[in-house]
Amino acid sequence: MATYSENDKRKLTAQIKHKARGMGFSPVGVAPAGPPEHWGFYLDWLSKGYAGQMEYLVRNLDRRSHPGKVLPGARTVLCVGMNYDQERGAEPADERPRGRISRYARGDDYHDLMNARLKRLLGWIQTLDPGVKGRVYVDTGPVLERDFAARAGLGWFGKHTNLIHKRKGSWFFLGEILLTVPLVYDRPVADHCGTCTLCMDACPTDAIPQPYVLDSNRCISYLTIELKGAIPRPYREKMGDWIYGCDICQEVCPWNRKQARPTAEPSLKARAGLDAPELDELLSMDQTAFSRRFRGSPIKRARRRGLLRNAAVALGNRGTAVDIPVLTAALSDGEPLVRSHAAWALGRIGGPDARRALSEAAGSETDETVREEIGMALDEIDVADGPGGRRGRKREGPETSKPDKHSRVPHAASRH
Ligand code: B12
Ligand code: SF4
Ligand code: SF4
Repeated sequence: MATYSENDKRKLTAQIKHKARGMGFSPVGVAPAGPPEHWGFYLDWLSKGYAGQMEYLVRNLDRRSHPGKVLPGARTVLCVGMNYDQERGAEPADERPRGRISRYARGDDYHDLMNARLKRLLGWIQTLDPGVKGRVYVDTGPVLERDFAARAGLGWFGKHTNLIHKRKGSWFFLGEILLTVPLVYDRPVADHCGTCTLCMDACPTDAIPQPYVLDSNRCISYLTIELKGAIPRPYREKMGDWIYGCDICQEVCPWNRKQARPTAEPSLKARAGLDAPELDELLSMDQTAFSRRFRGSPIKRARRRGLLRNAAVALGNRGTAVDIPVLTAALSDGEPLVRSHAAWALGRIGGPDARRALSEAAGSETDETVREEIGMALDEIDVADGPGGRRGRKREGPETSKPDKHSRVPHAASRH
């Protein structure tokens, strides 16, 4: 690798940033490749169990503790952002049961797009100096991405923990290239959260126990994407209609509450039907249909059983009798996870048809966990539909139950 004067470093830094912006990355910044500033906080966070079942965050601790452990001789972390904001679609006028997908996941998988582009950028840097070594990461590597991005001046940690840029808000992904070349480093920006606590107050599951700290076990994003098993019962109702990820804490943030600045990347724009996906259609998908529909999409991470589990919960929260047939069919799904959440949803909806479907399923169900869910759902119907129960008094009126006060976004930008 060539040796660099201060002037060479300035020139190379400007060239690389210019190239990165030309490739569609923004914001762009550079940080020195020292140990992460919040390493102690990270260890503390893990020790409190806030990572839930995300074992990969505990693996490779040594590699995560310093970029030099993944790329010997690393001097610089080139940090880039990529906007994934979406145009707000018109609210569908029909009464179809619809769920909500976080706006980051409505298009193609950003990992593929950003990885390929950052590798091209690294190749270009190596044409300037073939001696430079580099390593590209987007999300999946042992790198505390927000820590380096904050150090590179891409934004400040919001109290919801996402990085916020003063002009661009927080709807951007992060990616980075570790480099063995020294560059001219950017400065971190000031925290502009001030006394605001809107994100913490709006979170339906109280997943932000204190500013800048997230308890994944409670976060809807974790529950709908990362958690592989059953959704703990106290959180199901609070998930509302979110079936993949959650945007509430970012939607309420004043730094995001302006006109959408839709992503310029065609592949990140919402695929047809993912702006407001139809829940009954999702719940009826077999493995072939799921694989076909979500090829190249981040949603494949939840797998068919995870997504159908989430769709069943959202139907339960809608609480509408017209959804009983599709949930009844799901009681015969091959996956116990889907059957048990369909049972929960039927218990929420209640009424004689839901009760009949559950009783019939109880007779043939062999999985112990599903049997338990069916039992609890039948008990729920008995209590809620009985005299003085929450539905018993309403049975004269339309057969719907109200969602929990938190189960929908409490502000005008809730549906887009
Ligand atoms: C695990 C993970 C999750 C987990 C845990 C999230 C979390 N907050 O830790 C779950 C599944 C819940 C999740 C959810 C989401 N995620 Co995520 N996730 C990650 C991942 C893989 C690791 C994050 C991590 O290490 N967490 C552990 C905590 C301790 O570290 P941290 O989040 O960096 O927290 C720092 C601050 O809290 C800070 N800090 C602590 N105390 C204090 C105090 C003060 C005063 C200050 C200033 C700072 C500070 O130090 C910590 C260490 O750096 C990163 C990619 C990566 N490799 O970094 C993506 C990443 C953070 N996720 C991302 C996204 C987009 C999301 C979602 C928005 C997706 C969605 N809509 O559903 C949500 C947001 C939920 C939320 N409110 O955070 C983006 C964030 C982009 C951005 N602009 O910030 C990342 C960077 C992926 C990417 N490459 O783009 N995610
Ligand atoms: S993503 Fe949703 S559940 Fe998670 S912290 Fe934000 S508002 Fe709470
Ligand atoms: S909502 Fe308020 S507290 Fe939360 S990240 Fe935005 S500015 Fe900070």
